[in-house]
Amino acid sequence: MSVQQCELVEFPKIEDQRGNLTFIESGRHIPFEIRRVYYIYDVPGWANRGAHGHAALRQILIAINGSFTVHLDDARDQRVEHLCAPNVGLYLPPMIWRDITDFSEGAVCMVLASDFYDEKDYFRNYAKFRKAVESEKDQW
Ligand code: T46
Repeated sequence: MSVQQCELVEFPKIEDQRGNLTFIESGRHIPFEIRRVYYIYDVPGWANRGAHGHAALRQILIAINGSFTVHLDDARDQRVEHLCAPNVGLYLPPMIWRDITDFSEGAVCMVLASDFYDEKDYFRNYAKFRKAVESEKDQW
């Protein structure tokens, strides 16, 4: 996997005098069926989240309110995306290390995930993550 495969996805936005409405349809607007939704909120200004990669999980991150910055790393290249719109998501395929920083006051990060929570799917150690990426490359 490469950081180039982390795509920004724009969801429909229906606007009228009463405000805006955005909808996301599983399997249509995102490339997987949603099995879990969670959200991160009340993050103090000094705090970072993430600092891990996933072996198989696919996710979409959305700044449903406020903004934050996502640092992506595939063990070779890095990329940074700033999320600040509730109708734009960032698709993260497996084997991408992510650090999430710079949460604005009141920011809410909503995450749509392809599977249930499973701690065994996490790489929480960067050296082990890098080693796993290297061994995957060896199998190509
Ligand atoms: C990710 C980023 C964007 C659960 O029990 N169920 C869940 O669905 C999740 C996501 C977490 N947890 C537990 C596991 C930990 O004891 O909640 C605690 C905090 O989780 P974590 O430190 O992994 O939280 P973040 O914000 O650093 O990372 C989360 C996701 O875990 C991760 O997949 O990509 O948000």
